[in-house]
Amino acid sequence: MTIPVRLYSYWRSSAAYRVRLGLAYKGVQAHVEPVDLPAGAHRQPSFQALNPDGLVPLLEIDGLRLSQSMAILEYLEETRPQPALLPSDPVGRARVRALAQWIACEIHPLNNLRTLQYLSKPLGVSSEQRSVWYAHWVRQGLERFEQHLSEPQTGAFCHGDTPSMADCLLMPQVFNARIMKVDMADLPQIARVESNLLQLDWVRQAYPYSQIDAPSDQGELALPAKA
Ligand SMILES: N[C@@H](CCC(=O)N[C@@H](CS)C(=O)NCC(=O)O)C(=O)O
Repeated sequence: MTIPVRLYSYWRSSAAYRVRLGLAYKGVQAHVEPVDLPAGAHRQPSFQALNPDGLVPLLEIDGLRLSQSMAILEYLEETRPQPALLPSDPVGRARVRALAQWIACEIHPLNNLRTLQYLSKPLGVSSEQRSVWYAHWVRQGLERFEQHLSEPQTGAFCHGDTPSMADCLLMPQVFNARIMKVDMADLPQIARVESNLLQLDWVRQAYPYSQIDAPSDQGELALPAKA
């Protein structure tokens, strides 16, 4: 009997979006179980019993429960190697992992929900100052990422002309920045790679507004039509 794959996700969670991309790229069908983060569903005993960390994503696969998006992507890569999320050469793998970790370690922790909530309460930071905090760290991180994308190893995607783990990290961070109205007009490499990725069906399948728990009012972030 095949054990169903289940992903605990929230439509605009960056970390869950990374895993949706990895699953979709590798053609792994997963049942998506929405966890309403703003309503605090991740802090309820029913979810904490599954993941005591109280975070999404959580992936049930192969009879296991896996947390931490980077670890999940690495697990998918090891157990389902094709199509590959990492290049075949060690130098390429190091570059892709460095790009991915730049977002996962240097940007995302500064902009995730609990960090922003802590600024508001108990620290009493106003919503305007909170937006300044967000834009500062996300802009600084993405500017550096843009410089990395100027390297010759970059192609249609973050590393060459084949999508990789780095693209699975970039797409969610850019969506998150757009939702928070961060100006990215001067980051053309990021815009180019994003636009190339948005042509791909598996990326479109994982897009936040393609999710069952996404609001119907999509505004300017609605999934753009294919070119
Ligand atoms: N490093 C973790 C980050 C997980 C994480 O922070 N998830 C966010 C959504 S993007 C979350 O569940 N936040 C709930 C909270 O901050 O209270 C990963 O990569 O999976």
